[in-house]
Amino acid sequence: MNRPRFAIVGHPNKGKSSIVATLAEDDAVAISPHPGTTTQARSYPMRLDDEVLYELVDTPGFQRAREALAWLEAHDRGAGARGAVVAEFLKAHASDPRFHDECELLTPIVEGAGILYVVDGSRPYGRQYEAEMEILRWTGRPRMALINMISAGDHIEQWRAALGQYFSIVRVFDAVRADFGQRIELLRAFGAIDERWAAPLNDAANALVADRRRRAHRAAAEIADLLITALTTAVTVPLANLSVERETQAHAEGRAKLRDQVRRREASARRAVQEIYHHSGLAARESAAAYLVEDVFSSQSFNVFGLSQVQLALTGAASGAVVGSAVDVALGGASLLLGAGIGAALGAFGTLAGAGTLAKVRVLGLPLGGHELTVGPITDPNLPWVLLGRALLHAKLVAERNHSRREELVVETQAGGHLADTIEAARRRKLDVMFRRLRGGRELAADEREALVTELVALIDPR
Ligand SMILES: Nc1nc2c(ncn2[C@@H]2O[C@H](COP(=O)(O)OP(=O)(O)OP(=O)(O)O)[C@@H](O)[C@H]2O)c(=O)[nH]1
Ligand SMILES: [Mg+2]
Repeated sequence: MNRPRFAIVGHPNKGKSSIVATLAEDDAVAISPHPGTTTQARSYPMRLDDEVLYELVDTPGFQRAREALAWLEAHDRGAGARGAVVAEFLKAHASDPRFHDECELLTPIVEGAGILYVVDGSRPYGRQYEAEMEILRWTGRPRMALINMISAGDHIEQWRAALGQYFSIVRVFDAVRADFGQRIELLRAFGAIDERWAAPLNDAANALVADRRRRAHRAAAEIADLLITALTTAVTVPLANLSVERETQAHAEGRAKLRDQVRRREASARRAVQEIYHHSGLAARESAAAYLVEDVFSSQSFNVFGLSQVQLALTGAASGAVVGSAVDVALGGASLLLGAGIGAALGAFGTLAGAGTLAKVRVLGLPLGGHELTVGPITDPNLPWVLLGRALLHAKLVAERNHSRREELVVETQAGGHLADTIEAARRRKLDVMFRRLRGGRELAADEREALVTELVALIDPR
């Protein structure tokens, strides 16, 4: 089987597991600031659909490289037999606890894996690494050196010169900050260390690029469905009598129920998007992402993610919901001035009314007597923009996030910076037409839904 397989090896605590996690998109790989975290060699396959594209073997760091090299040199029978001597070393020390880590890391290499040797380019080079690199040369396996950057220092050139003595290919790769493009580029570069792997790795890179687009499409479909649900859901509350108190109470119950449903749908969309990007494990830590976790109906969310008053007016979003068709008509040929004026007026009203309170409310008589109150759908013109802004930011962060990161999801949006500013006006108007259609109680036909998804794909994965 010609599946590309790489052992990630090096000194303890240099980011080997971090590179494995990033390249295998697996956040279950154990990573920690303490040396000696990885104690066993373990293979992490990168799967796409049901196919394994390549495999990365995470390994413990070298512990006794000098002693191991001394053993190899004592058993040297010439360059042609060095690979065999490494295999003999493994046999001779299989149950020797002193060389447990050397045996773990060398076994996959002797079994045919390519070598990715990881160093930390933010720390100076030192001669203690030479025994490790020499042992790897003894294996005779195809190999490449990766300069990872763990902290702020820069000793790249010094490392390059030293690594160049042992490895024909040396690349800088930041396990934590590398973006998707850099990952793909690195994958293609792996092909250069063994020509038999060039074609499968190139295919793997192409497959991942195509899959990236599919992921954006699936995430967009999820967000589209969230918007559709939020703009069309209505809830009913039974009314035992038509007293003012009961009506007021039912009103509040209905609003709470409606909000709850939108929140739940939003949370399930978040989970789905994280799963799409292989980040299911991130859910529990989302609590640090203040603006994302902040209630969708909070004024904070409306400030950060909604359209500004001017944008709302110019987009025409406020018109249908708040003052009726007169504004629609007026906005048809809106000048900036006119739009701004109307926007300011509507914005003031929206603030007074409070986010999420602008929902349709109806009282219906029931066939068997009694009444019920229907609350919904929500007509607040800014709600879909708030939901969209939050969802887009989340999707972007999740899509960009490397699987080597173990800290909480941090959101860097500044309060008051309208996320929707990044959506160009023409696209905003297109989206607004769809939102209004939904708010008006009209279901989207399949092709209209697909058009909505297409607009969202362009926002998640702009080309
Ligand atoms: N900022 C930053 N930190 C990194 C990077 N790579 C690794 N680290 C951190 O360095 C520490 C060690 O990373 P690991 O991936 O566990 O290192 P390892 O080589 O597998 O370590 P052992 O298994 O103990 O040999 C962790 O705290 C990582 O978060 C990087 O590119 N940037
Ligand atoms: Mg490790």
